[in-house]
Amino acid sequence: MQQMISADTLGGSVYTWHGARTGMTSQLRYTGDESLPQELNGGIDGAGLRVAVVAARFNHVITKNLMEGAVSTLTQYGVRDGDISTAWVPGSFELPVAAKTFAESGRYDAVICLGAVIRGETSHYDMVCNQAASGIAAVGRETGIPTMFGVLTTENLEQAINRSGGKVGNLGSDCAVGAIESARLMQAIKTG
Ligand code: INI
Repeated sequence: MQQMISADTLGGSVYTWHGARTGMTSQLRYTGDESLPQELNGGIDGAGLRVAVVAARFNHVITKNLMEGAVSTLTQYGVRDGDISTAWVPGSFELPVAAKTFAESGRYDAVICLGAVIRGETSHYDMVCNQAASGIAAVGRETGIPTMFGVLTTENLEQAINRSGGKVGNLGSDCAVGAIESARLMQAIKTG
């Protein structure tokens, strides 16, 4: 992931970054011109933000790389080490309750949930995926704290490897940037 900050022709700032997993280049722009509709965004400067990262131990060979990607990207974008808390839960099914506890503590601006659910022979896969997804979505909705869905749901181990630091990127890193962007946006919305 590469980040660049440049001057805008209208006197504002343009933040540009490239997501390795998505292959997309994204921009956040401040025009500073009050005669134009104002697009609210908070940028992607992580300095001063407090972020919790909770990961599932199930499929640890994958989730340790998601955790590593999330933490290193948070620090790369300016979040201080001391402002990052990490925790592990047994499986992705347990992510929502830990995320909710972090979010409700009032000590975090964003929560990142990481897991890997790999399709097996039983319906357990669907149960775990659905409960993790709906539970994590509910945490963000109910607490107002951005809660990122960094759970890989794949057909096989190879797909999970590719998305946890392999050739398709690292979902943990993508969630770290998304957490910063979302937390900053919440601040921008609240302060106008
Ligand atoms: N948890 C995962 O994170 N990934 C999986 O692939 C998985 N599978 O396949 O079973 C999984 N199961 C454990 C589940 O998340 C709970 O920890 C368990 O059911 C206890 O509540």
